[in-house]
Amino acid sequence: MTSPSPSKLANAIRFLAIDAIVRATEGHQGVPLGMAEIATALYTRHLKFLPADPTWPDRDRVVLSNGHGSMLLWALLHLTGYEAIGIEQIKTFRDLDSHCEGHPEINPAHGVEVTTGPLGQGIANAFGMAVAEAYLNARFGSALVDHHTYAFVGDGCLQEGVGQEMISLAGHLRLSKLILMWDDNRITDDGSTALSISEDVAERFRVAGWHVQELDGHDLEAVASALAAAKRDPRPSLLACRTVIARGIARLQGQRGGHSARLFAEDAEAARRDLDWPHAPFELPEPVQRAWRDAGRRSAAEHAAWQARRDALPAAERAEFDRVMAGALPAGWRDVLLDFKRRASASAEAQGGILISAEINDRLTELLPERMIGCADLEAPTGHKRRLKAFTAQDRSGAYVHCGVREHLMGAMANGMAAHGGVMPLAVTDLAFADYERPAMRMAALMGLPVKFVFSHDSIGVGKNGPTHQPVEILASLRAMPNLLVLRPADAVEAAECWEMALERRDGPAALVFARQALPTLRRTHEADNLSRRGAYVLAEATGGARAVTLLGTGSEVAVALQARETLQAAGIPTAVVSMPCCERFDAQDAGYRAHVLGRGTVRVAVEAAVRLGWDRYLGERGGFVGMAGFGASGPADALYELFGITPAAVAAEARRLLALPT
Ligand SMILES: Cc1ncc(C[n+]2csc(CCOP(=O)(O)OP(=O)(O)O)c2C)c(N)n1
Repeated sequence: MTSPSPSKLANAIRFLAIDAIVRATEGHQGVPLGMAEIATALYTRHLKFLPADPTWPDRDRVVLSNGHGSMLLWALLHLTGYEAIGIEQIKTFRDLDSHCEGHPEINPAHGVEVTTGPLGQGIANAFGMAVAEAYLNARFGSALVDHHTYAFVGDGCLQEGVGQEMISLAGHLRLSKLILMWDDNRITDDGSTALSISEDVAERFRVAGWHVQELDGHDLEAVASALAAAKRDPRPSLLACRTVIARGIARLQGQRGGHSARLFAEDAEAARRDLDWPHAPFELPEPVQRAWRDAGRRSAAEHAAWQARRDALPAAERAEFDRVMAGALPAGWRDVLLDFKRRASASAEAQGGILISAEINDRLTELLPERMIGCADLEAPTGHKRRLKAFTAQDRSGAYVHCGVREHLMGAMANGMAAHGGVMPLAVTDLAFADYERPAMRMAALMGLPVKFVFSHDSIGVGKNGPTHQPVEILASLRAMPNLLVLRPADAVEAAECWEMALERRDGPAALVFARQALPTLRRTHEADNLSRRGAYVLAEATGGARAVTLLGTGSEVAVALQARETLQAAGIPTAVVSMPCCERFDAQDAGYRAHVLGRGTVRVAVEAAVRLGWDRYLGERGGFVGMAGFGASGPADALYELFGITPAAVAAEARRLLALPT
């Protein structure tokens, strides 16, 4: 029996997409119809993958950066034999509980490497995957790690700023195994790309050092040979594929409506006639089905050979490879933190908050070779490089990625690394710039990726750089994000505890927020127990009677609360101080614990050099807040704390006011 023509295979993608979108009454047909030949060339000729073992560590990674075109991915996963994506799933595209969501949602076991939808994120994730691959390749060798990262990308991703950040750094780092397939259809949601862009997009790749090939995206053979050339080239590659959006739907192809205008059964019927596809909806001719299933087994021999190589490794090396790929922590990591904590509590010496984090990380260096640290051009003030080498075009064994001033890319890179597996990404910058990274943080939280977002310079304590560099609302905004653990330690002891919490978290990101200024050690008695783990705890209990006042603080303001407590205690007012490094964890405690910590019936004053939003739930009716009501100012940190009234005297006065005592 003759095998079906490649164009028949491409049309199988088209009709699965058309039928699913018609049934769902919505979806984006532009991508699956326009990229069907490109995808067929990739999956039937080049991709290293095995649907029977979807999480094979050395598989090529595929990212659908234009995630609105999800039916392209669902069709490919179904056709090549991913068990989870049966035809009944395609038939429930966009329904609640369908595996075929409106936009792809991360699930490597189903063949979905990352969640995509916000344009630009996916190609930046792909960049992170390629960095992870290069690092792991340097660490474990090509016998174990040697794969490509492919991304489908639309005009939108390349209009986004993060897209340009990615082009620039990927070219600089010569990430040769990163291959982008651009759906150059010149249409976005608003219509022609000429409405909003006029530069030569491919040229942007060229000047950044990419290998660029321009070709007809409907010429499957041309795509297949361009992919072969891309794999050979030592630079990252762009296939600029000229395509017709929604090709196959005569009424819409090449037009604005091709993007996502509603498809009707009549469109599907017309397409069946035009493309000579006489099969019923959701039905595939057996030879086409078989050819696609064969494509899904193309890499079986490579997979077996890889498995044999892995099995033949010396036991220790195999265990280490398996450990990092599983994201498991090595034995002894907690001891490092415990030891740090013990030393910290024995020393009165105050240290810059962020430098404490740097010190902790330095001590973890030998133990965590999988850790990769990205930093957005703040190496000196954040200090996390220490003994690490830089990851460069020439040396892939460096674990420190100089991201340049590209915070958004850095965050999305970290997500891609975490999704790839085998590396543990940290992303480091100042808290004032967190908003530049925020879209990636949101995706990390949504995907449940264990990325560590490290922030320095967390308040007006930054001082003389002025209000542009002094976050006031950012802590509250980060705390509003579901599934993000926001940790703001008060001293070196809590810093170690917060790092323990961040490292042990597997199902979501942590934001570790540190002061620039020196933090005195407040916990001077060593306790093996991680007190921060419950989110908040009584740091200093009231003495001389039943507690009348509870002072709540985080980070650098816990020291302010402790001084205020001394004043209040001296005035005969029994006062406790609660340190609250993590609101999310505290909120998850049982009511009894929360009431005990917050002090039933006591006056409560929270102090934080940030806005009040979020604090009222702890303050009760007799509560007050000492913090920021607006942006900061330029001046020395101490003067700013005075100016904005974030002082022990102000905290004590607020407590007295609430107790109806003279202030
Ligand atoms: C960051 C972001 N902004 C806006 C959107 C909404 N959106 C979805 S698709 C799209 C147009 C994308 O155009 P293109 O990449 O050319 O896709 P095509 O028209 O080829 O399907 C827009 C604006 C989005 N998904 N993400």
